[in-house]
Amino acid sequence: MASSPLSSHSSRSSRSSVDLSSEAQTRALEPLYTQVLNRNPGEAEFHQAVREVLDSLGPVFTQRPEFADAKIIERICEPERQLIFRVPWVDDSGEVQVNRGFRIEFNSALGPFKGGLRFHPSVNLGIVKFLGFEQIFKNALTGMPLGGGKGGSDFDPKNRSDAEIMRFCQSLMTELHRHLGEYTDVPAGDIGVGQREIGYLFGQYKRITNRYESGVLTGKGTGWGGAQARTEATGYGCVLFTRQMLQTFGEDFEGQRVAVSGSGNVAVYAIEKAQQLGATVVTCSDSDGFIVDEKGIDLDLLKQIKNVERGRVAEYAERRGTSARFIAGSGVWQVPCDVALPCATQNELYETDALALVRNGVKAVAEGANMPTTPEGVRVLQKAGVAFGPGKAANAGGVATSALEMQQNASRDSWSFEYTEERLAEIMRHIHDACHETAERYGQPGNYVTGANIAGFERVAEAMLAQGVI
Ligand code: NDP
Ligand code: 2IT
Repeated sequence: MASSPLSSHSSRSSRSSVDLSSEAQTRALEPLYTQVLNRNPGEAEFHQAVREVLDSLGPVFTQRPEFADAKIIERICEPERQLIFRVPWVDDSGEVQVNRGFRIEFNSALGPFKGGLRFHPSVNLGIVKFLGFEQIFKNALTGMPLGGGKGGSDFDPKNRSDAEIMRFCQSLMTELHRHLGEYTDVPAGDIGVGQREIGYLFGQYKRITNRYESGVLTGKGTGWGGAQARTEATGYGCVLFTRQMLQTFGEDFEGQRVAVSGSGNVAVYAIEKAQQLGATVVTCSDSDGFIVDEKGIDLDLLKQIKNVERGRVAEYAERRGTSARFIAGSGVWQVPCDVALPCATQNELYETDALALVRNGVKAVAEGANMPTTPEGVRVLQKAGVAFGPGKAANAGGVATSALEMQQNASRDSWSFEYTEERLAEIMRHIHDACHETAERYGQPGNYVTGANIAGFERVAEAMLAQGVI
């Protein structure tokens, strides 16, 4: 019987792992990391996400050797099931297009696989696996009965007509439906997938299965099974989490200058909640560039351009007048701010950006996006004493509200916006406190990365231990 890399000599003896210090435990995870690299070649983002979690877990194994002996983390790093499939469709000019679809059913210890679908030309196996891996721990942190999964396609929705989007969604669901179900796997939105796409996907699922199975997808329209506040939940939740972090050192959002990146679903509602709490949000961006609006972003104008017209942030600067300017390219983190909320995509906040933020006196950074800060960027921020909220904690409000949507679907009920938002606020408080207390318990006060990784891992590990070797 091969010994777990986490137990020092024999996997039969739990004492052996207990004898190892946290540092030695972290070193003992190296063979596992090497195995992940060898087994998943070329999947850089997946490697990055695994590395970050492994770097946090050493201290857990010194206290809980039974997790090491049952090879819990080795099993977590290997998805339960990986689906890759062809998505053929016909565009408006009659030409056949071929895309690739993915669904990574990563871990179902805590509930049905749950996580969004991303439509973006950059989507590949490594990206979907990093997102699915993150989702396991994020979903565990919510305290809800949710496993972890993720999916999507390299389909580029930009400049596609409504009819093309519909045909693409129908083709994707024609294949994906056989793997889904309210007790099996429940997708939602992510980059490039919002309520419109969820509608087309749901319609096709219903048609093929002949079942009005509301709980099979979340992020539905509120008139047909969607939860109030799900659209707002990720951005709102990110700001509520940040507020909890600020309160640990006696501050709040009132009067703070906030920089946000992205201008999609998460960014827009992060801006809205920060403004409601009295902050001035001076930036947002898209892949063309960013805007700076010294008077504070006019959210009605931004929503009109982004949500209604599906336009670009450059148009915002043109229409806003003299207070706003558009700057092409990256560089949003050079804008001085007290609070920074990266809400666009992975690896968009580099070491040099973190250095600029620190130089300009940033107090808190919270990730609305998944893994937007590079590992070097995180190190700079933490070393400078900036409160740093990792995505798996700070953006968990979206999936948590998806769980509330599933709860309403199961009971054929629908709750008010106010009640749902209250529940969201309570969940974000709970996630913040769990991360904070766990970091303290493991001797790293204020380190939300360690706190989130360990708190999420512990919940999944307990369930896996109880459920046997599967
Ligand atoms: P949207 O598609 O609504 O918006 C994405 C935004 O990010 C757009 O402004 C887009 O600009 C920008 N963006 C995307 N890719 C890139 C890129 N490669 N370079 C620069 N900018 C880019 O997606 P969401 O707002 O839903 O998602 C944003 C982030 O939040 C993602 O990391 C997602 O995984 C994460 N997230 C989303 C949740 C949700 O509920 N929707 C929940 C938790 C996390 P452009 O239009 O130019 O592409
Ligand atoms: O990254 C995420 O948490 C999401 N895209 C939302 C997932 C969900 O199932 O609501």
